[in-house]
Parts: sequence; C-alpha cells; structure tokens
Amino acid sequence: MTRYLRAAAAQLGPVHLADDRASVVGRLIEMLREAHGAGCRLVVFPELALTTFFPRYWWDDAAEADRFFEREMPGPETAPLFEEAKRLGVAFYLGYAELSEEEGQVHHYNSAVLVGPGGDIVGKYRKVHLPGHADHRAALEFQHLEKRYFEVGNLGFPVWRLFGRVMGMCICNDRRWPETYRVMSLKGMELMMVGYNTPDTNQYHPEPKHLKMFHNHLTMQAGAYQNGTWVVASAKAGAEDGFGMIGGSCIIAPTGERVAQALTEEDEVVFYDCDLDLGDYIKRTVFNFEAHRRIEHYGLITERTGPFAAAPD
Ligand code: ING
Repeated sequence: MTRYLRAAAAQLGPVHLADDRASVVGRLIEMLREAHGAGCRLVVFPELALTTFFPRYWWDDAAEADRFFEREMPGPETAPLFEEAKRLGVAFYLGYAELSEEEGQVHHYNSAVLVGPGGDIVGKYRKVHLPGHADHRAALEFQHLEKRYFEVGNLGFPVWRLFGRVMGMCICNDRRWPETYRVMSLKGMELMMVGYNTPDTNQYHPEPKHLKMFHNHLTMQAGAYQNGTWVVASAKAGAEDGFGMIGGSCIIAPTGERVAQALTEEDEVVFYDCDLDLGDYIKRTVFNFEAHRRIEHYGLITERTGPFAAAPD
C-alpha cells in the first residue's frame, strides 16, 4: 500500500469567454507534464476547468449556457488530456460542466472525474452545495447562477480506492461545509481533492477582500485537521474577462498545515510528498470518531436544514 504519494495542485490562470477548449486542454497537458516531471502521480485541476466561470453571466434562455457543458467525458477535445495522462501514468481530477441524458431526461451538473494512471475514469462526483442564486439580480456587479445552470448532485459523497488509499472528491463551495469532509471521512477518506472558482469580491455584501483568501484556507485547513485527511486544492485564478478570482491553490496536511501554496494567479503547479500515514495518529487520538463522537446528540444536523426560532431546549 502506498505510503508516500507525490501529489500536485495544478492551478489554472484565467480562461476567457474567447478561449476554446483545445487551448485550455493544451495548458492542462503542459501542467500535467510539469507535474510528472517533478515525480507526481496525482494532479488536481480546478472546478469547471475547461471553460470560463460562466455562472457569472445571465442569459434569458438558460440553454445558452449549454455550450459550456461536456456531453461526453472524455470527448474529442478532452481525449488528448486522457491520452497524455495514460502515457505518463499520472492520475488526475478534472472539474467540468456535465450535460448528461438519463432515462430520456437531460441533466446539468457541476461535476468532477477522478481518472486513474491507466486513463480510466475511477469515479465521478456531482457538486452538492450550489452557492449563489437562480434569478437575475441586475444590481450585482456579477451574477452567481450555479442554482440556475446546475442541478444538485445526485451521487452523494462517494470515495474511491486509488494507489491503495481512500480518496474523496468535492467541488468548490462543498469545501466550506463540514458535512462534506465528515461524510467522506466516515467512509475512511485519507485525501480529498477539490477544485474551486472563487470570485475575489463578495458581490452580495461589502467585506474586506482579504477575507476571501482567509476563508478559503480556513475552511480547508479546519476540514483537513478535524478529519485527519490530506487536502489537495486547485483554483482557477486571475481575471477572466475582467472578473477576478482568487488563487491560493494549496496542499494541506492532516495537521491542518498548508505545506505547499501557489504564489501566482496564473497556471502554476505546486506539489508535495504526502505521507498518507500522517493522519493516522489524528484519527486514532483527538479525532477518533469511534471513541469520541456522540451521534445521539447530533440528530438536528440531518433533521433540520436551517435554524428556526425554537423554545430553548
Ligand atoms: N464559488 C464560491 C466558493 O464557494 C462563494 C462561491 C464564495 C460562496 C464565497 C460563498 C462565499 O468558493 C463556487 N464556485 O462555489
């Protein structure tokens, strides 16, 4: 069983509306080669890695957004990435907009696939936590319409075995919710892969810009430590057609420490030799779920979606 896994976060700089998939796939392949050259066996690309972050735009006809979706994975434009990964023997996580037909119904998901070193799809995840809003808000500097263009993921929070270890995936806003880490950790997750596209300003409420990066790292470092898991996180960063997104791609140890971090808002590969046994002592002691969790007191977490005024218990 693998103990040390050299993993990379492959951060993408801006992808503009005018950028075609072939040019983006070329950039992904360049970073895959760079990571392979550094000895990495796993590469994490961002959320919606193939296109610009199109949920920032409103179209009266939502079907206008379909051009940003993949109808097959791999498809003709993404096949070169799968082929190169297979040639190099590198596994990867790729975030993309998935248009799928199930029982004659068309569905739209914000998805990610985990591809093994042999170029085969090991697993798929569909984003559960869709932030933002579904209506057009003309007053906003930019929209955030994931609730308009995507359905809530219907695959739950699966985990998969890769390199003999238990891997989990999530997408962007999922990383802000402790439930994401906990469900997968209850299934034995040892390393979580996450891609994100995070605007560098809060369009809903004025807040200091530095909080975007602070909250980005805070949530993932807490999730890593509270579940004794590694986190490999990759941003799509920089200004896409003028709309800024944070970078800060990083690799986080089960101790909660950031051990590698991107310095730019461009295409940048950061990597680290992850000791997949490091989280064991945390899972055996401070966060020994079996010894310390008291589920008889946690019922509200799955019985109640939001808080409502209730008489004090
Ligand atoms: N983006 C953002 C994210 O969760 C967001 C949306 C930003 C929500 C900041 C709340 C606060 O990083 C996506 N794509 O989920």
